[in-house]
Amino acid sequence: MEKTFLMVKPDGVQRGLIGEIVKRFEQKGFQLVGSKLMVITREQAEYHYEEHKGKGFYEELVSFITSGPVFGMVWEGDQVITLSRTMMGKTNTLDALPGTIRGDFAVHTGLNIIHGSDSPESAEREINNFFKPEEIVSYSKDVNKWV
Ligand code: RTP
Ligand code: MG
Repeated sequence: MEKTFLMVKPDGVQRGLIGEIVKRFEQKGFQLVGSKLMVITREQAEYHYEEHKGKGFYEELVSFITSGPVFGMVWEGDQVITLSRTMMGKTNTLDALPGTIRGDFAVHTGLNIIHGSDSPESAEREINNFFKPEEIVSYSKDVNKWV
């Protein structure tokens, strides 16, 4: 089963969107297997956004992502990496369609609410950057048993 790293960015936490975002992925049918509210270090942020080092927006990006609490999550499911990116919407908010998280909640590309891993390699790297193995919980759901 595929896993991905999703993160409600500082703007999403400040705007009270954690619940709304968790709800969307739960309702889609994905399973939350790890989560925590955290203020990430500069080292974690630089590693996370290494591919963007040297770009014009890099310094602003690192400073933004370390500016306050973020809500990091690990989600599991079939095709969760690609499908969660679709649910997030395009990076440029001018292209982010209504119905997607960025399309519904973001106005500026630099304040775009959510991060999601873009490949299996990124997912593994990002999960390891923010979570210890024991913070990922493996479990199966049996709804009928609990209702
Ligand atoms: P993310 O990594 O945060 O999930 O976003 P993404 O894959 O959709 O976009 P990416 O190309 O990885 O860019 C990372 C973040 O940098 C900011 N950005 N600003 N001003 C700009 O042209 C620009 N381009 C990117 C965005 O906040 C983007 O999410
Ligand atoms: Mg990216």
